[in-house]
Amino acid sequence: MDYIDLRSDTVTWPTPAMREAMANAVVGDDVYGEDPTINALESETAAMFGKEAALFVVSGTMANLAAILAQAGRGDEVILGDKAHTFNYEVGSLAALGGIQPHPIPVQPDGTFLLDDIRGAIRDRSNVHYPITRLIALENAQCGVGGMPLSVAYTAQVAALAAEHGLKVHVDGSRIFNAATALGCTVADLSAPVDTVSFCLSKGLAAPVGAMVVGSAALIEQARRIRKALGGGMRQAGVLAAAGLVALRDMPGRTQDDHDTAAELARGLAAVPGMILNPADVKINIVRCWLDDSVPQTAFEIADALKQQGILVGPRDARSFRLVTHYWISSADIRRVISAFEEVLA
Ligand code: TLP
Repeated sequence: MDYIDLRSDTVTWPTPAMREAMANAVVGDDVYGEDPTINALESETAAMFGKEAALFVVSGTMANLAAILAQAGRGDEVILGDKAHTFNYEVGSLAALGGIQPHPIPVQPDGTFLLDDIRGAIRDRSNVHYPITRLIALENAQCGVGGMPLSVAYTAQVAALAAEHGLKVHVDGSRIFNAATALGCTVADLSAPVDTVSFCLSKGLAAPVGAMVVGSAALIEQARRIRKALGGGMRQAGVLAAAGLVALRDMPGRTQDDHDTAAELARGLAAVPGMILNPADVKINIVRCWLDDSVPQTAFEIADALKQQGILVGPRDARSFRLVTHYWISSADIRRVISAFEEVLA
């Protein structure tokens, strides 16, 4: 890549193997269900996640929207995190396109919800004033607090609480492979307790485009109709799914490399005067760090200075950054980034 780009893992370029698979992809019209490469991607995904069916969609945002709209309707309420991507970064689409009322509850520093907060948010169906609670949406890993993985046991606890109240559970698993790696379990383990999971092919798995939704055959059929309504019915998109298949088959096995470079970055930055972070908080490929009061520059000014050195970083606000490692970031890049921070903050 042209820059050392730590703004996100969404910036990844396709790998050489992906470009070759894309060039040679066998295609058909997917709206007719006739694209063999998409069909293969959907069936391999469903098998890997231990669910009946899967759907290839354009983006993580569309995956969450199609999954949630398949399970909740106008006037219904969805319980989600106050730091959830679905709540903060999806253009209000649940409300705007689905007529769904989001009911945010606090995300704890470890990425979980308190079970009592979930209980408190579930509406009493006998009260005619209330919206009907339909679904609880988790995010795994929970990226709004720096990429916290939610364990299988915790996911099962939330699912059990949901079942007691007749609610569905969706997981925004945009970075679920990172979560599974950090926890030492499989994505199927994390998916077993819940109804639907979405995940991105285009983040840590490095595909250029795409995300998947997994769930029961009935829910995925409904999500497919919603995808069409959203304008996401693609035609010869096997050229994209071909990269997705390489992502699914080859990339989960190297996720630990990104966690290792993130940990190396965190250790290095923690030693730079002016930076505040605890390397032990870094669980996946995301590093969050803050500037202490001794630093006169803003995070935006520091980002500009680093850009002059060919390094792109994402300021979150005037005093903090989010840095994300991925396939195109090596250990040598990390060493360059740490020295550049040292130089800019000196
Ligand atoms: N996140 C992006 C930005 O939108 C913030 C990023 O750079 O991290 N769920 C989660 C947890 C996400 O982090 C993202 C993307 C999505 C869903 C949406 O995926 P896309 O960008 O494919 O629509």
